[in-house]
Amino acid sequence: MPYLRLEVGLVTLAAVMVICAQGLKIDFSRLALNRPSLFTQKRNFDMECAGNPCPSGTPFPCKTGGKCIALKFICDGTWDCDDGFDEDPNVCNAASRPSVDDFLFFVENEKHWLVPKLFNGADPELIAHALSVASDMQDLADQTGMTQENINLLRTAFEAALEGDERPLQDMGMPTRSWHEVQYVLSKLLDSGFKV
Ligand SMILES: [Ca+2]
Repeated sequence: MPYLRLEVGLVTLAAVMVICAQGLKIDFSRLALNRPSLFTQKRNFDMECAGNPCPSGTPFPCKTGGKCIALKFICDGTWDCDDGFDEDPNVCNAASRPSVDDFLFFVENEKHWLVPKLFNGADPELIAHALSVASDMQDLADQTGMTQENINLLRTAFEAALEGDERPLQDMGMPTRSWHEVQYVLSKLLDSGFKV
């Protein structure tokens, strides 16, 4: 785990996202993000991340210094926190992807083939967290302990998702019924700028 231990809460149908960064609650509900989830079966409204010292108008707490900033300044390309936490790549990656709970629901559903084939048997929660914050394949591999073979297979999976060809994934053990969810998750990662 990097210095930043980031927990990303659930994205509800109302596009409410909560990030608990070191126990700090960040409410993204005012962001103009409308990110409907395909994984709404998971309705775990676990948003209890007590400790956000910031007022509602400027709810984003900088990591150090006690400064609070408005949500519109998060990931806008300019440091507004003195420590740059509002532009932290992990925060920005998480803000542009399905929530960590969505990733966890997905990984748990597919763990029988996905975890051994692509993630070297890592813990699903660790995988979900890494999927929400990792910037690229090497970052993901470092966080989850993927082997080179895992990396190669995941690259193949990304290519298959882009091409709309589910056969390489079926060869990895993916059930046919899982194809659309797998393609959705991989596409979301690519859309957010994840570098394969
Ligand atoms: Ca900023």
